[in-house]
Amino acid sequence: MKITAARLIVCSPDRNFVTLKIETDSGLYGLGDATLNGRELAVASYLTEHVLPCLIGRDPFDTEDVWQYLYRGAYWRRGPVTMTAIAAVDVALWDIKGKALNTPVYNLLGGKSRGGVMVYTHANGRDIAEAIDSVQQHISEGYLAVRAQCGVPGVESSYGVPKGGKPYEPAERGLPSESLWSTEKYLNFVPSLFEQVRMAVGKDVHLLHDVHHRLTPIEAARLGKSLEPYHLFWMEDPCPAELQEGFELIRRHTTTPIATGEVFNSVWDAHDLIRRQWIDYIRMTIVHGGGITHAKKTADFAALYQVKTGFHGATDLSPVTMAAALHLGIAIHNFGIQEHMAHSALTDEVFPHQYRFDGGYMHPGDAPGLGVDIDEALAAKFPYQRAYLPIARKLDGTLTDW
Ligand code: GCO
Ligand code: MG
Repeated sequence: MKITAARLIVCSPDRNFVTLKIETDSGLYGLGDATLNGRELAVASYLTEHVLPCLIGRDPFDTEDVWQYLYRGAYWRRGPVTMTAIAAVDVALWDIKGKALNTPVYNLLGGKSRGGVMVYTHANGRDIAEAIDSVQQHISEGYLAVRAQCGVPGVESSYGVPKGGKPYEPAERGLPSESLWSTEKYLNFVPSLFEQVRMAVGKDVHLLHDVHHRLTPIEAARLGKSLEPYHLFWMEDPCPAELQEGFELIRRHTTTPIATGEVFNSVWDAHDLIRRQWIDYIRMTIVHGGGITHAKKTADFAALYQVKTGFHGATDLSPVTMAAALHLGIAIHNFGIQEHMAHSALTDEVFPHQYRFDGGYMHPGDAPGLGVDIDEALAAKFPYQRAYLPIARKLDGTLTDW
């Protein structure tokens, strides 16, 4: 089989998505997600100008060789733009392979290690009462694991809490908005949030929390310690992770499990975190981390150190990435949990898919390949719109991590 054509579909059904479609001489095609939130067109251009011309004539079964060709062959390595572009190609090729062999992609990755993939979803509220209601609402929908985020008294806008009653969506159309942040108020408030949520929902529900890179290691250590009585499933992205050894300090002080890596793009970003067992869950996603080929290698490396996966799954990752994550998640032994932030009805309509939610678990479906498609005519009705993630500043105006 040979690749005959490759092109991008850029659309914005409620939010921006960049999708790669690779066609072959067999008539089969595959899809890959190339969405990098707020920097979408950089990846689109990288693919169109530099990658797609090199794919024509290659055998889509050669996923390892194509991956090395795009990674080593570029000379310039890593970085979110490059690794997202490589991921798009890689995922589309796995999709073609599955279709050509008439089997779901999970069968090519080890088969099923479990009946379904446990997912967590997002609950949020402007105050603790609203946050508790939201957690309980998701439990009644069948979720076994819920991430709780809440407005912090005295802080104008908190990460994960939507404005004006809309579902939470991190990207905003137009130029980046700015909000003010206070670590002191946050640290004083969060333990009372989880004390009350845990009391309301009982012991069995898995509770998660996303710190969104806002603390220093010693502040994160304090937070983790103060949350121990409420036995969280994980404390996510406690601090920026460029400094991997910073996590040693957090680890020394708390038994609250730690997840990190949604902004990582290669195993080298997490090498020490994993090898030194400073984290419990690695969140690097398929779309920003070089595709199924590299995510599988990262997961296998993590397995040696008892680190499990907890792949990123926010709405800025398209249904193509969701499907890919579910195929990999059902197959690998050290799967931990998968994030599931439901897409809008319109997004789901543009990307018809086989994956489904049932009783706290998701299943990728048994269609050949990834089991996800794109309705190009519908996608064309929603053209790209510039959008950005917000910016955060401390009370004195200093720019901080959002
Ligand atoms: C999460 C994430 C997201 C990110 C978003 C950025 O845990 O789901 O932190 O909400 O902020 O994906 O594009
Ligand atoms: Mg996060």
